[in-house]
Amino acid sequence: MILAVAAALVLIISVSTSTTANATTNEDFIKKILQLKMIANALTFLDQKLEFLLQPAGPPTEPVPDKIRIELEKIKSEAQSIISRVDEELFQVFFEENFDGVLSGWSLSQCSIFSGQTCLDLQQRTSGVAGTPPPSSPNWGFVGVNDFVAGCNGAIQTKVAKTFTVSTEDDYNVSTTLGATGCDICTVSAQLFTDGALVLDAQGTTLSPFTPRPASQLKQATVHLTAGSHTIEIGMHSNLACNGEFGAYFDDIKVESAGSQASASIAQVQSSSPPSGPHFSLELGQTSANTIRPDSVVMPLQVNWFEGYKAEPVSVYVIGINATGITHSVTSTYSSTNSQMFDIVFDVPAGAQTGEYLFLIYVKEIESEDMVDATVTLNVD
Ligand SMILES: [Ca+2]
Repeated sequence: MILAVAAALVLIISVSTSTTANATTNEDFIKKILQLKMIANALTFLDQKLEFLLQPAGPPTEPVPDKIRIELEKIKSEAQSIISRVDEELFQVFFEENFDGVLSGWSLSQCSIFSGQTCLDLQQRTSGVAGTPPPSSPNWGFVGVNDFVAGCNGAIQTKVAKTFTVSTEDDYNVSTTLGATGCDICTVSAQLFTDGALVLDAQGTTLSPFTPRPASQLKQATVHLTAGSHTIEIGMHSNLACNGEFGAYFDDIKVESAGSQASASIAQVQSSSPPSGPHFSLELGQTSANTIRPDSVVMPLQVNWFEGYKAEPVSVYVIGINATGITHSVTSTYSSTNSQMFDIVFDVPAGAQTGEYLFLIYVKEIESEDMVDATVTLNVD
């Protein structure tokens, strides 16, 4: 009976070792984390049983011989080691920065600018892009460049860096909320790097005049890190700089073992009301229009995100059913924290056939790929 317990434990150890190293997809990883949790629970139970068997007096009716007692002690020690590994290596945060306390450990790592420009040190700001409040109060972290010289220059980039350490080679989840200032003739990006490689980025809008992106975006990615020291860099890049402040905002940067993310995913799956998408609805200013050729018909479309959800970049598709000759275009006209408005413009040429035209409007959230659709009709005379 004792030998059977030992053999089972050897099997458990080999399973737990291979599962941490071979995680491929998020779904596979979640399954493996669930297996590991079950193994940890089984080991905890085994540990309790062994504790009982190894009491100094031993169970009253079946005292354990010394030789077996020694083996049981080894098994108990191994079980405890695996339990602590499951906790420490799979559910651990290795780097965290919310910019809300005293900043330390950050230093300027790149300042690629032109004469007359200034790289700004890492700052704490209470208000982000377009006045967006930080995900964690009171501050965003801000990185940027001031340009108060006449004329335009080429690409500029500034970064600040901080080091962190992981104990094991594995996949790690990197996440942050980030956003960049707007610019009508350039593209400003907020960027996060690990060990010099771009991992996450968000671009400010290029809408004119200087309409900043309304909501910052939470982004995450998986990176593979070897055991030891690594670098996080956050920075601002612009492909052109003419005048003003070019900035990137970050908050709640986290590097955690992929198991932490899987654990959060498990909690999400297990919760009674999983927050599956889409998290927005469509509101059309009108669902049909009468027009006399030639004409240009404008139909406003508003995308509203549900309470608790912020506006994310979306693509708007317009598909005409038997709508030969009628062309369309889509323009973003307004955006706020939880909504965005578009003008769908239908161009009806003089030669268009009269009759009723049906159009399908698809709105797809780019990151989640969630889609919502609606229909509009156009009656042409
Ligand atoms: Ca914060």
